[in-house]
Amino acid sequence: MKSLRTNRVGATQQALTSVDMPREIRIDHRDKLSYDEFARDYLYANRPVVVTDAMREWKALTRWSPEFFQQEFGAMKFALPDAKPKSEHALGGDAEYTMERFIELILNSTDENPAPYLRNVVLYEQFPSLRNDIEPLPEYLEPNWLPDHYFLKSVGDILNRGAAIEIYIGGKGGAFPMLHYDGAAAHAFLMHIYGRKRFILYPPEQTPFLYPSREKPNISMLNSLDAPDLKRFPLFEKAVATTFILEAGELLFIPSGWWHTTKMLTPCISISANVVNQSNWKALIDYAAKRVHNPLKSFAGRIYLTAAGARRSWRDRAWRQRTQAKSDREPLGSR
Ligand SMILES: O=C(O)CCC(=O)C(=O)O
Repeated sequence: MKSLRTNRVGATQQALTSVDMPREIRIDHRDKLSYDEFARDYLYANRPVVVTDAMREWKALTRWSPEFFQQEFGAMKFALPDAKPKSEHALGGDAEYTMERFIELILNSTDENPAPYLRNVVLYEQFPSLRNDIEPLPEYLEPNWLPDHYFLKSVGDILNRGAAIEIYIGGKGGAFPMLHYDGAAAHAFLMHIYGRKRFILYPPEQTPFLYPSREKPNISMLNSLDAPDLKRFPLFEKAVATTFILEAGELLFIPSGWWHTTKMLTPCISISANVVNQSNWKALIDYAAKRVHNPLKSFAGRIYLTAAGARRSWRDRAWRQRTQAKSDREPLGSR
């Protein structure tokens, strides 16, 4: 049995030189991070970062709590799968909850008996009244090409769906159910509002140790990170995780292709957003082209997406000029 080997915050940052020798990765914690620094040091470098003051004006930080959801939305009904399926093969059925009952479970959740995890729920569909509580959205989420109009409907349907802001509510001991990286090679922004959540990350270079599934290569087949079956997954022994705790009010940027999963240390509330733009468009094209098995269609898809990306990046130039003029007028410290 292998316990999770971790590299704590504060370890030295070094690029992986060989998949046989994973090195320690440091997660920077930054405040007053300008967009230009973010773009240069993290977005285009494909490196994670925690920004500690990106949501400082949000009402959600003082308003949202498990009790708030219980009071405001107590009668809301939804179905959720069990937090702990009885066995690897028994997936467990969905059970129906009211928000009132669900929050009781969240408040009494333990490591041994975790509450179910309400996750990946589209915030503006399920809780439209909460929209104002998460404004202004951090500038780092722009430009985002996911909500754009695409002439190919099949492309538009997939990318537009990925643009939704999602909410997560879970209890102590609850966990995201799998190690994965986000689909369409999207970047992920996790904005943590309440409680303490442990993140476990592996850089894309460690993919050979993480057993991507054949049908869904962004999802790992590993049964557990704490007690993995090393007979089935022997290479996992070589993987080196980076773990850290995300605190309320912090934003985590998880770049394209970075494997991640979570475990909650207390009741937790977060939201997430996916972003695709010039920085990861090539990764998106590769991701999409690999999933189309007909070589002619795959090639045509590459051409279409390359042209769509060139057109859109031209439009981003105007956006950059506007934001640069704004940050010249109002330097970060004064906002
Ligand atoms: O906050 C979490 O539990 C993880 C969310 C996540 O990784 C995802 O939705 O892709």
